[in-house]
Amino acid sequence: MKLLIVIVQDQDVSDLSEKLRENGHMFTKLSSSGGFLRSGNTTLLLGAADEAVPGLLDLIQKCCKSRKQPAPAYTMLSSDYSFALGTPYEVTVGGATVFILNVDEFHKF
Ligand code: 2BA
Repeated sequence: MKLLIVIVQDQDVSDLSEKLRENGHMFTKLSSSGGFLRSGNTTLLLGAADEAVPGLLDLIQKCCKSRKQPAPAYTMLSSDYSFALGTPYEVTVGGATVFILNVDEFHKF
């Protein structure tokens, strides 16, 4: 069994949740925020059989789109706290960030 930790942009969550439910997957939704942009995103915890993982990755890839977002000014701070020279820039966020962990044990009481 695997545990998938899936970080998705809020705009993609309802589509992905719907598709996961349609396909019979159980998951837990957590509100989270990105350490870099400090804006909200959603983290899904998804326990699944090993053989379900390829299908899940496919589904996640289809539902989660990449988007360009302006990087706020504080991300341009350099380590000595002076503003780095340069014009505002954009970063590409997503599709989704997925971690896959082996599950040693799984219990439901
Ligand atoms: P954030 O940390 O808010 O990052 C948003 C986007 O900013 C990232 O998109 C990436 O394109 C850019 N970015 C992040 N750190 C950067 C840096 N030090 N310098 C320049 N650009 C940077 P994604 O890579 O698609 O990540 C989307 C969200 O997924 C992240 O939001 C974070 O919440 C999560 N994430 C991504 N990689 C992670 C990791 N290795 N560990 C934990 N969470 C991660």
